Amino acid sequence: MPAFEPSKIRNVAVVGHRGTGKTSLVEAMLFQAGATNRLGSVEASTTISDWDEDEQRRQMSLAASVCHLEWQGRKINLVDTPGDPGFQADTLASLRVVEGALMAVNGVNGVEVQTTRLWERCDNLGLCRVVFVTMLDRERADFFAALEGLRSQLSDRCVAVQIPIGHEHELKGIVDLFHMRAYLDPGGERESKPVDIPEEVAAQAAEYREQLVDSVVETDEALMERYLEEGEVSGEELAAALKNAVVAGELFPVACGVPTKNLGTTGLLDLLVEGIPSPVKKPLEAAVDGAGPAAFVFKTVADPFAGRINVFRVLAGTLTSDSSVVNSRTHGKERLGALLLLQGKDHEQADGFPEGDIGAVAKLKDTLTGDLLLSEDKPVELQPLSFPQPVMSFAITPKAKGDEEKMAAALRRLAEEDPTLTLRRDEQTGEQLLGGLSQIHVEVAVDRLKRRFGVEVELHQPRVPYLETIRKESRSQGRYKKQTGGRGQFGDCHIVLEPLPGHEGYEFVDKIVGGVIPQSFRPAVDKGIQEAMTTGELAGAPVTGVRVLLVDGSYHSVDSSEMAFKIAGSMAFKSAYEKADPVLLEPIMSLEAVVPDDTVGAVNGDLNSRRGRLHGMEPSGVGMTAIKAEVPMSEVLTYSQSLTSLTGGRGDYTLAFLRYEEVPGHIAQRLVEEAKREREEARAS
Ligand SMILES: Nc1nc2c(ncn2[C@@H]2O[C@H](COP(=O)(O)OP(=O)(O)OP(=O)(O)O)[C@@H](O)[C@H]2O)c(=O)[nH]1
Ligand SMILES: [Mg+2]
Repeated sequence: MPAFEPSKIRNVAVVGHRGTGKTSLVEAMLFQAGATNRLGSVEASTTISDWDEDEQRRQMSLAASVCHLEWQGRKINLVDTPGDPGFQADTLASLRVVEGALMAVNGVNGVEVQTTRLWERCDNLGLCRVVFVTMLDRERADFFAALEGLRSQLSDRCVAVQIPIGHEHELKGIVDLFHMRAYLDPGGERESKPVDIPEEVAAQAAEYREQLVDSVVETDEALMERYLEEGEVSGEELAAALKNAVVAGELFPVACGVPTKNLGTTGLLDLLVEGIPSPVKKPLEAAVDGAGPAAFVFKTVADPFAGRINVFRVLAGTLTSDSSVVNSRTHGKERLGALLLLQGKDHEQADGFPEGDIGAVAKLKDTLTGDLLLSEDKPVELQPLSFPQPVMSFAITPKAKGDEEKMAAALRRLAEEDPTLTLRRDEQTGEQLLGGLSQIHVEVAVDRLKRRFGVEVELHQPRVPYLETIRKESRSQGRYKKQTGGRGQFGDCHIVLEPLPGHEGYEFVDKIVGGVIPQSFRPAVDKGIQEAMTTGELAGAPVTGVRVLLVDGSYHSVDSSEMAFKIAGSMAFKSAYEKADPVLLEPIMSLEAVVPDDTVGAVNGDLNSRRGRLHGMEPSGVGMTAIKAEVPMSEVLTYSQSLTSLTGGRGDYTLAFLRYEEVPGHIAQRLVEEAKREREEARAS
C-alpha cells in the first residue's frame, strides 16, 4: 500500500455493546473495499479481525484488532474493539488514538448498557460518531425503534441517513437518504451500484429525507436562510454542511444494514470518508507539536515466539524504519527496526508511517502500552491512559509444584498485553492474587497461561484481607528475664494502648522520663510491638489503628540488650491488646450494578442477604437500572455468578474498595473460631 497524505487518512474505532456485529461489520468493509477476497464470518472463525484462537473458540473479540482499507482514495484504519466489558482495556485505549467512533447498535435490542457507557466516553473525548444499526434481518428487529432509542437515550442529534426496505426476514435492502438511491441485499456478495428507490418505501424515504435535510440545515445559518427562501438546497451544499456538522459533533448520522450479508456497507464507507475528520483537521495531542516525530503506543501484543509487538499512532512527523527514538517514560533509546502495517494478524513491512497513521513495531526493548516515543528526550505531558480497577480476584497457584516462577513470568507477559489484568501478592495472606474485570476475563487469562506459556494453574477463592483493631485504652507490662549460664537477658517495659481515629495507622510515643529505659533500647520496644502487630491475637490478622505510649520500664546494666527489649515490647503488646477490647475489621466495597428493570427487586433482595446497604437507584439506558450499594468484600467474592443468574446474563457490575468496618459480632465470632482452629491445626501438623 502506498503512503497516504495525513489529510487522506481516517482513523475509526469500531465500538459497541457485546455482540452487536462490530467484527462482522469490519469484515464487510474490508471485503467491500477489496482488502479481502471473501466475506469471512465470526461463526466460521474466518474473519480478519477475530484471528486469535481464544476469540474464535468463544466467538467474541477479546482484543483490539487493527485493519486498513482504501476507499475513495483514502486510507481508512479500522480498530475493531471488544464489546465485553471484561476486555475494555483495548477499547478504551483505542478510543484515544482515533478521530471518530463507529458505534454498532443491535437492531433488535437497541441501546444497551455498554452503548451508553461508550457514548459517554466518546463525549468526554470529543469524538465524532457514526452509528450503524445491525441485525435488521433478524426477528423482532426494528430500525425505527432503535433510532428512537438512540435519539431519546443518547442524543436527539442522531439522525437517520439510511432506512431499511422491508423488515426482519423480508428485508430487501436499504435507502441512502443522502443520494436518494437504494442498495439491494447483495446476499454476501459485493454491493453493486445503487438503484432507484422502490415504490413501497418512496413515501417513507421522502419523509426521512426531509428530517435529514432539516437537521443538517439547522446546523448552518447561511444554509438555513437559503433553504427557507428557496425551499431546497443543492446536494453539494447539503454534503458540505453534513460533513461540518458531523466533524463538529453536532450531528450523529445513523446508517443501517446487515454486515453478515454485506448490506449497507457502501453507504457506511462513504459516510466514514465524509464524516470522520482526517488527522489534519483534528489534531489529537497539542502537547507534541513541534520538532520531530512522536508516536503513542496504545496496544502491546505479547507473543511468546515473535516477542513484543507495539502498536502505535503517529502523533506528529513521520516515523521511519531503522531510526532511533526515545521512550519518554524510561528516557531510554529505542531502535526502530522494521515497521509493520497490520491487517488483523498479518503484517506487511512498511518503510514509514506519516502523521496520523497507525502502525506497529516489533522487538523494542522496554516499551509498553501508554508510552510515548519521541525523536529526542524532552518533557511532554500526555493525558495518561486510565483503566478500570479489577473487580474480582482469585488466588492463583500452579498445578505443578515448582512452577511458581514460570507462572509469575507468564502472568507478567499477559499483563503487559492487558493492563487491567493484575497480579499481586497479598502481604497479609501470602497468596498470589490474579485480578480481572470479569469472570470470563480471568478465565481467558488462565487458558492463555496454559496454551501460550504451558503453565497449568488453579484458581481459588481469595482470602479476605481482614484487619484487627482495638476499641479501648489499656495498660500492661512486658517483662523478659532469662538467666542461662553466662550472661542473662533482661528487658522490662510498661505501655499504654490507645485506639486511633478511623481505625487507621500506628504511632509510637516515647514517654520515658529520667532514663528508666536507656534511649538506645527504646526503638527495640517499638520494633517488638510492630512485629507482634503483624498477626493479631484475635484471628491472626494484622493490627491497625493503635497508638502506643511507652511510659515506664527498667533495665539491667549487664543483661539488657536490644533483643531482650524487643521481646519485652512484644509481650507488653500482647497482654495490653487482650484488655483493649480488640475487634475484627473487614473491607467494605462500593458496588455499582446495572441490571434490567424487571430484575431490580431480585438483585436488591440478594444484595440485602449479603449485608449490602442500598445507596440509590437511577435509570441507566433502555430498561436498565443502576443500583449503588455498599457491601462487605467477603459477601461478593463470587458475585459475578449470582448476578449472571439473577439477570440472565444481562447485568454487570463494578466494585471498588471503600474502607474498613467492624465485622458484626456473630460473624466475627465465627471467623475468630475458624482462625483459632486453623492455628491449632497448623501447630499440630
Ligand atoms: N443475522 C445477523 N447476524 C449478524 C449480523 N451481524 C452480526 N451477526 C452475527 O452476530 C454474531 C456477533 O457478531 P460479531 O461480529 O462477532 O459481533 P461483535 O460486536 O464483534 O461482538 P464482540 O466482539 O464480542 O463484542 C455473529 O454470530 C455474527 O455472525 C446481522 O446483521 N444479522
Ligand atoms: Mg468483535
